[in-house]
Amino acid sequence: LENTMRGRFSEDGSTAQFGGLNISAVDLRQVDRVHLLACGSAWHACLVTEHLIERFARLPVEVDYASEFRYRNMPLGSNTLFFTISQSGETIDTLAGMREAKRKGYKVLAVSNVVGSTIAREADGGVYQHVGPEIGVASTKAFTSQILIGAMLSLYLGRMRDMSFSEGVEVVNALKGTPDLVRKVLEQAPRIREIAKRFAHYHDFLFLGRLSLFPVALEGALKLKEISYIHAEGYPAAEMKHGPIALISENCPSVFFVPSGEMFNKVVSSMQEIKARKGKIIAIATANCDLPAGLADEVITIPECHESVLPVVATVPVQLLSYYIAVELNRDVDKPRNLAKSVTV
Ligand code: F1P
Repeated sequence: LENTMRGRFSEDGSTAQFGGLNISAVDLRQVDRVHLLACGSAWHACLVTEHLIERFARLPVEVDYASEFRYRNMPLGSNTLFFTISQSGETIDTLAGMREAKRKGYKVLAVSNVVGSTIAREADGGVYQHVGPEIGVASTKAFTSQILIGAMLSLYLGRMRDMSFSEGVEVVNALKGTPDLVRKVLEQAPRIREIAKRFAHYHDFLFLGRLSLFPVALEGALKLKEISYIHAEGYPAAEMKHGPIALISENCPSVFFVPSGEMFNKVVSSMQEIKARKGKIIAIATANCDLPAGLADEVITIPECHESVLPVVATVPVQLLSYYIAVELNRDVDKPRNLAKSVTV
């Protein structure tokens, strides 16, 4: 982590290629605001990162669609840290947003999966994802690795501020444990496939989550749209009351992310609102949740885990669900219609 984030400031120089953050610890300590720019799935990764940075580093974060940032007239402080996230490193809107921030005199850091991509070359520093090429068009492993980098970044910034050593150790251990957690979720693939078969005929879905799981809900809805062409929307679970609830009927299932802890009862109460309107529910719930019997029509259990890795662990089941629904509908999951691997025009 230290090497990845410190880049050429690391003693062994192991991340020389992209340069790491390429900003001295002194300058990083001056940062009082973080601005994240991206498009599509990478924008959702920014929203997860926003939660993690606010939680662990206690820094205010703004997340912009890169395509909007260029045309906004927002006042920016001189100690703002800019970050772009782009799997391909070629997305034209992200590149243009990054160039605009640089034109305004800011250093811009990047996260990219493609070594030597335009964004990687033009950024002032950054981190390669190194997860291998995304074979299909829709971002999957690229997305989960982006949010892991977001967790590492928030840990790094947090430790520069008031995050305690022991809390830092907890996050590091959680990050190290991620492969085992994801493996446990993958073991459930056959069951998720069965659920997908039962739900593939619906034309509308809602994905509902809270806090860092809200962007995961957005990503779940996007994956379903991208590869199965089913209409899906993501909302913060409680926002559902403010309009989307009009969509609920036996014909519009909801996928709920159910974490344990302080949000549990609130999410359960949103689920009850759906149930009262005859909406079907697929719950993606952590193992320690005591869901009222019969509230969810299907439950996909994910392992209990630290909040820093929960968004990764919760993403995998919705990626699988979208994948199996798309397969059930005979869609070309690797080359969905109308989508390009990187949007360069
Ligand atoms: C951004 C993105 C992808 C999406 C599609 C179009 O790509 O919106 O999230 O799945 O492929 O481009 P990138 O900037 O992360 O390469």
